[in-house]
Amino acid sequence: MNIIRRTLLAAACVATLVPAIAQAQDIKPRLIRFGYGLNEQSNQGRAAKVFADEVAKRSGNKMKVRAIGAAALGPDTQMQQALIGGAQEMMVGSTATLVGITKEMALWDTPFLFNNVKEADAVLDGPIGRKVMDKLEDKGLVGLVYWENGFRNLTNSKRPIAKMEDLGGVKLRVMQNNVYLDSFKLLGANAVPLPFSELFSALETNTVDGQENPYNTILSSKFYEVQKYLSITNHVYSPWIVLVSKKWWDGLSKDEQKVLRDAAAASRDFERKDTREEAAKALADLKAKGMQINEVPATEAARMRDKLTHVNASIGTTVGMDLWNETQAALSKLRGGK
Ligand code: TK8
Repeated sequence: MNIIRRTLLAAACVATLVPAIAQAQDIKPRLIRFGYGLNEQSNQGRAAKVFADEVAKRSGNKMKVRAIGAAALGPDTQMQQALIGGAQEMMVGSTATLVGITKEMALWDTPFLFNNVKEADAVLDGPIGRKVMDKLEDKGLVGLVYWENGFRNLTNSKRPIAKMEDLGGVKLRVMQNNVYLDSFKLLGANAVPLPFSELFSALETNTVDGQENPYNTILSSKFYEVQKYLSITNHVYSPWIVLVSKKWWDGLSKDEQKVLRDAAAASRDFERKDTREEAAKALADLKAKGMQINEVPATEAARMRDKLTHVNASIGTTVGMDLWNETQAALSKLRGGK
């Protein structure tokens, strides 16, 4: 090939390539790594997928969510740090593991705070839920919405828990959170904090005897394979929270932020409905898987509740009495009081 032809050919290649590259860069979607702790086949996994679909749809495929489950990006606390540092864009996880970062999150750990999901939705989606969420911003996180993890119940491999004393000597895994740790110690269990990602194998190897989580998680994480007894306590309503790295968020356009906010709201509505439908059938499913299920009698539940009022006092101090009193007032209003 002579030199002129070669030069012409090269020029022609560049001419066709340059616009193609520019175009490819234009349409290259913004990638969002969205981490979560449960399996893909769980209420958390299903809602993460809905969030991803909503973001794609609402951004015209300019933003792309890669949902990464099973704690492949690390347990909740590790992902929170990755978000703060800007190494990961988004996650969903328990509010309980956020308390080390934002102490006000401990409000949601209050035993028996909500009597039903209606109260939970009203408070979490109202001004109090927003106020607690907004506290995250100083710490490098943006909270978008609360999803439902659900009312927590006890499982263990030793015996049915029918009264407080039955918890005596039970080595119980709790989340990495002092309210949970103190609550279960007060009730007589040998409480041990562990990340969720280590829980199944800890149960399987009898490193711990039991744990507490909503029915949905007991099912999706197959805890029925390694736990015989399920005791219905509904001792606390546990929220999940969808978080964004503030470092990354601040670099988004207003339109991109709106896409994420709207998609998060849509995912929340889907997630709560899906979780509640699954929870309604879960007891029968868990029974069919061989779990022995008992309801803690009301008088015994009341004894546990009384014992835990000590914990409530310390939560008030932790989150601030103004927030505590505002929450109690909102609840009594919802319950038809004054
Ligand atoms: C999942 C956890 C889980 C929580 C727990 O990452 O740790 O027990 O209930 O849902 O956030």
